[in-house]
Amino acid sequence: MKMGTALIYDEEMTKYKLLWVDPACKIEVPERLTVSHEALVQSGLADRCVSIPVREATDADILLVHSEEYLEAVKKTPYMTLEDLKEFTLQYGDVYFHPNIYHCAKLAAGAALQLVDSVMTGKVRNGMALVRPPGHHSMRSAASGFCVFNNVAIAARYAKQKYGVKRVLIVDWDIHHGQGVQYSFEDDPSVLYFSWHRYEHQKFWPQLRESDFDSVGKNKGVGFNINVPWNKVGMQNSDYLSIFCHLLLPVAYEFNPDLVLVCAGFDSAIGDPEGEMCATPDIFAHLTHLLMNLAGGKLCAVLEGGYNLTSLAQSVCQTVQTLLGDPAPPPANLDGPCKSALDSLHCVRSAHRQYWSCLKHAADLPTCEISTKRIKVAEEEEEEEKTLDKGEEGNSIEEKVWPEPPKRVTPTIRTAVVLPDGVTCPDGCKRFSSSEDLDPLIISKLKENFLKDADDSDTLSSLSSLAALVEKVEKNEICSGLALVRDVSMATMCVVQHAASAHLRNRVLVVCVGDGKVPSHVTEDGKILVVQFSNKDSEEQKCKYYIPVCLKKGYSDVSGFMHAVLGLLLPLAYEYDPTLVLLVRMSDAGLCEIVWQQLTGLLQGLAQGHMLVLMQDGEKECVGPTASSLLGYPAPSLGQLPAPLPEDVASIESLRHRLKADWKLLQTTAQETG
Ligand code: Q9C
Ligand code: ZN
Repeated sequence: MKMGTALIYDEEMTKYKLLWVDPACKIEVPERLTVSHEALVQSGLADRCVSIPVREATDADILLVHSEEYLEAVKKTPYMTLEDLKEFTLQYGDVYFHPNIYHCAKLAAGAALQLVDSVMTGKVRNGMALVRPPGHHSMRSAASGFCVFNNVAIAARYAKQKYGVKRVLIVDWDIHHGQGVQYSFEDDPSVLYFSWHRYEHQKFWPQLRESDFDSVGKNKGVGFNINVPWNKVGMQNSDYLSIFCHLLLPVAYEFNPDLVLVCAGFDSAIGDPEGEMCATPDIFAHLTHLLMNLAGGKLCAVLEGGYNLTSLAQSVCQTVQTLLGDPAPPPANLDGPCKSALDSLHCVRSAHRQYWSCLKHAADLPTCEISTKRIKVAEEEEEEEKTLDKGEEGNSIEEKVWPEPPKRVTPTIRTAVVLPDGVTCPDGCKRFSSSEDLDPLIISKLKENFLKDADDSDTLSSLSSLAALVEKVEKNEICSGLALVRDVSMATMCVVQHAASAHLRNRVLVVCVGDGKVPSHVTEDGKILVVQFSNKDSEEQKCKYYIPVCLKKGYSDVSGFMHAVLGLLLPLAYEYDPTLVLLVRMSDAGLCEIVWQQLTGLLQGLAQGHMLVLMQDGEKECVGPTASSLLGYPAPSLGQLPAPLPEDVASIESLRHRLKADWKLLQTTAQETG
């Protein structure tokens, strides 16, 4: 399979700037591009990418989205005098023209198209285009918000036309609403547009009524436009991740895109003067990672906004490094979403519950209340603000400081495997069977604890190898591991006991698929969190750290399983913040391979990718696919998911409700309803 990440950049796009005084536009500077590119070069990331040249978008390309009149008007700008340019600019909002901007706008759109070409032809798996001017505000016949041509909208139409792509997901994580993208695809069910944006009850630019959560698309496209309005500034990592786990990802998996385009604006990061949000640059590693198993990994990120040069450069690096497949650093302070974010989440989920079966169970907001909610909440929050505003002076956003994301140290060995002699080592993995450097004390302890009756030397050597592997992963000498073992339950006990022993300061997330015996006798100290998927009703969960998830139909209901993975397991896992993930496939699991790969892929966003997978020695056919996921290859698509089994959804939801007091990332509403 083709790996590789494209990077598309051309210095030419730095060659235009604001030529007069306009406070609204002064933040959009050429340095945005130079610092981003420079950071990629300095960090060595640029060298690891496949460099693809830009091209000019043709008239035909541009006309996929824009009107002929508008294109003809923009074509004249290179010949205008300064006075004419100023005058021309005046008919639009918050944008400026320059004699060279038409040329750059053609390159920006062309860069997005080159990226689509590279990904769709399989030259690379994914990629990023660093462009100016940005695109998502520009409309059929109007420039807006620093944007001239709608780069991503053009790319979506182009992909459909040239490659017959059936469904395109556009994720707009820029802090402004890409109204131009919304208008382009409002009645088109083949393009799902998702945007979160600073809104403040319509007080924030572009101040549009149609940026609110109740603009869900029109005609055939109803349900295919998803707006998440942020009604407060200061949103943090938890708020962003909550939206992904409880809204975007379930819908995206149900939609089953053939291609993912990202309006990758970084004004949603901390320090940005426009966004005034508080999410740290490393969150973009996770947002990227979580999208990388959709559409068979075909992801194209195209730069939009981002005006704090430090935060912008760091965020671009986080995104590109994740596209390259390096494990993400754990995100800082995931202490749960704020009330305002939960209010937004609740509104969007309820506005969309009639269109997406993954949201059918979502807490309802009666239709009659949807319109009043907009106003009611606004009034409540204004009250709050009045009391809050005092004493907040001098806390200007530009003075915000945050630690630079740590350099990611990637181990020389990505994936090690412990396999019985007859099983061949998958390509790209390293066979591991060393117990030499393992403390003899540990070996005798293993013997004592796990081999009381039989003196089985195969089992002992396999358990010793596992214990040694745990140590290497802990030391970050190996990123992940896979083992086929005789007795999965016993191996799980063994690894858990070893990994959680005092000399390794681990927090171990154990994810078990299947009914076998698991370490449910977990300690209350939080060193182990066990989540077990099975189809057997187990006794009531007794402890915050043992979570049995019962799926009536077992795993034949892929939708039900994914529902539990995205809405329950992922938020739990992120909040728990493990240092090691132990993924266990019990012998009776029978989970379809592709779902298993999706699970493996998604969980690698945790614990810096430190993950050990245990499987029964009979399941040899599962080794290849699992190894491929551990190596960072995208999982195949699950296909369009049908509605999950209502009973399963009901039991997952009731579990989520019971747990949300202990685990804040499981909340989906601000009030304790349902
Ligand atoms: N205080 C993009 O991020 N308003 N465009 C500026 C200045 C316009 C942002 C007001 C912001 C446009 C692509
Ligand atoms: Zn923006």
